Amino acid sequence: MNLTFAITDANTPPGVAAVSTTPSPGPTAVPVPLSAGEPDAATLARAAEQTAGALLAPAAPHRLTEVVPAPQHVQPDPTADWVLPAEAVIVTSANPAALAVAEQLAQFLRPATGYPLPVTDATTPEPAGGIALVLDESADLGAEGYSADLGAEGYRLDIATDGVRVTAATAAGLFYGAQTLRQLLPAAIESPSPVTERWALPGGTITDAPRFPYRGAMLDVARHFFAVEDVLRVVDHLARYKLNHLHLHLTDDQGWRIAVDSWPKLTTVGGTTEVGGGPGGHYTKADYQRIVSYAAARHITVVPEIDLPGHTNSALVAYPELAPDKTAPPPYTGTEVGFSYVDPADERTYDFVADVLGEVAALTPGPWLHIGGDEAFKVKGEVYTGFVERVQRIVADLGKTVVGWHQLAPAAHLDGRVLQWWGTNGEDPTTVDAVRRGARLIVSPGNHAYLDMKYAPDTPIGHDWAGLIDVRKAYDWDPGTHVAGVPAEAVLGVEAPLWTESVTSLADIELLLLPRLPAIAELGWSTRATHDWADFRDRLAGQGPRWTTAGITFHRAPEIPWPTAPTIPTQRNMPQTDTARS
Ligand code: TNX
Repeated sequence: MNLTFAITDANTPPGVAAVSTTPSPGPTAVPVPLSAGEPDAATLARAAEQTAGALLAPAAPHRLTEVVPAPQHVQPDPTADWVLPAEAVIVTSANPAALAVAEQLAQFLRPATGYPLPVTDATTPEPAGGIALVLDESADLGAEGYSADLGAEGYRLDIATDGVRVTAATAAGLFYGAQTLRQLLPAAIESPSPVTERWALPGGTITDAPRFPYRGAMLDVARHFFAVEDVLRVVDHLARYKLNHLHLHLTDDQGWRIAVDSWPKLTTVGGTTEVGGGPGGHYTKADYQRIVSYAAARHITVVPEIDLPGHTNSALVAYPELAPDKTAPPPYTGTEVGFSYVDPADERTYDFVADVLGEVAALTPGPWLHIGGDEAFKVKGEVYTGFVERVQRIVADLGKTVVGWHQLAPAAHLDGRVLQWWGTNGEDPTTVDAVRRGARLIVSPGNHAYLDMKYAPDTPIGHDWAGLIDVRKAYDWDPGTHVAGVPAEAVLGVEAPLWTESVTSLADIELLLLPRLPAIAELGWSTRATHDWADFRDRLAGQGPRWTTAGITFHRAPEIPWPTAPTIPTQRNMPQTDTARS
């Protein structure tokens, strides 16, 4: 037990306790029920004693390996542990993108530390007792005795007696280095208000780079609509775990969520419904752009999905001319799939598709446009492939790259196209054939990566059509070999979709996202050599106090040894050790 957890639990913002569906059996010396109200006097006394001890004897910093996703190469140097001093400066290369990362890091570190942490730039940034973020395209980023091509997203993190240095060839690399740094600090760093802590970091060097270029999560904002603020918070969760794509499922039978000027009723009519009969909602173009730029600032690319030709009931309600029988269907607020489709035989449908995709493309700086294509059960054979091929060309003419669910596979190949595979058994000759013709794959196996599946039979929300997905099931598979016959080189990456038929609040989203999102993130980022369930489980456990401190809901999965901790109040004016002031 260390001081960190004592402080973090005490700082949980009121009303945002971790969701505990099962009591945690955490292996701690001081068992304290987390949700049983006030701790008793003896427990408090024991905790106070431990806290005092921790203040006198410098607490050991985190281990350098205690990071999710697991870094590629870690070289600890116990002689080089370092404590962030109150007067530390964050210095970075004189480059706007590097300065932006430095400012983000400062903004993240200031609330809990209460330190000013000014940001400056320099031609040759040096830690000088603080933190240096060095943008250097020519840097030799390999650690001693180890050389690595860190690519466009890699970084090197050195923690030494003179401070911290993050070196990367890109701002994205610096950003990921900063995320690692964040996880190496005590969990109390997540506190929104100042706490007394010794901000110790473990000495050594991390050299790190991702396995796959595409690491994503999907949020279905169509079945239930979620406010911009909720989406931004999901972006924050992605950023923590070095995910770099947010796929937004913007349209479905139950609601159309993105404003399209040329077809205004899509939102004014089609956006007013959702599963269960709630009011729905939609993003204005400004809302959407706010999400896009918030994500971009965190090195996350938004992938907008307009699901075609099925999953279109909300569009048909707004514009009956798109319906095969030219009649408006009733609005749909149930959870069935596969019944609706836009008329593939009517030219007006392609005007609609071109207008919608054109406006969405114009709002989207990223390269991708996702055209859905799943579960169009009533559009079969050549009619389906003919429709898809026309839509693929529309996307290409807009200068974007097509992404679609793997049902697109039988359609003709188009340069660069990407299929998102969501099967459940790893066998799919049609997808393998599309890959042979040049398609790349994003893998989202329904029975491993679907975040809307329940963890266990008693999970209060979620589905189970693809089975139950506990944390181990989310972790124990390999995106590089999962689809038989698809070579690892054809795998662009991995994505965890969250469908929201049963998800109605941010707390629901977080309950299903955490702790499985970090498992998928690790599959996307970490080399296979580091894949180890027992080790992952321990590293993941360390994230729990961070989420608790930050007021983030999560599922206290019973297979994870979450630390339990005495909850003691902490005050800003508690005495600091000399080291903490040095
Ligand atoms: C299948 S996965 C769907 C969605 C549902 C989801 C529920 C996919 C491409 N289509 O329409 O929301 O199952 O898990």
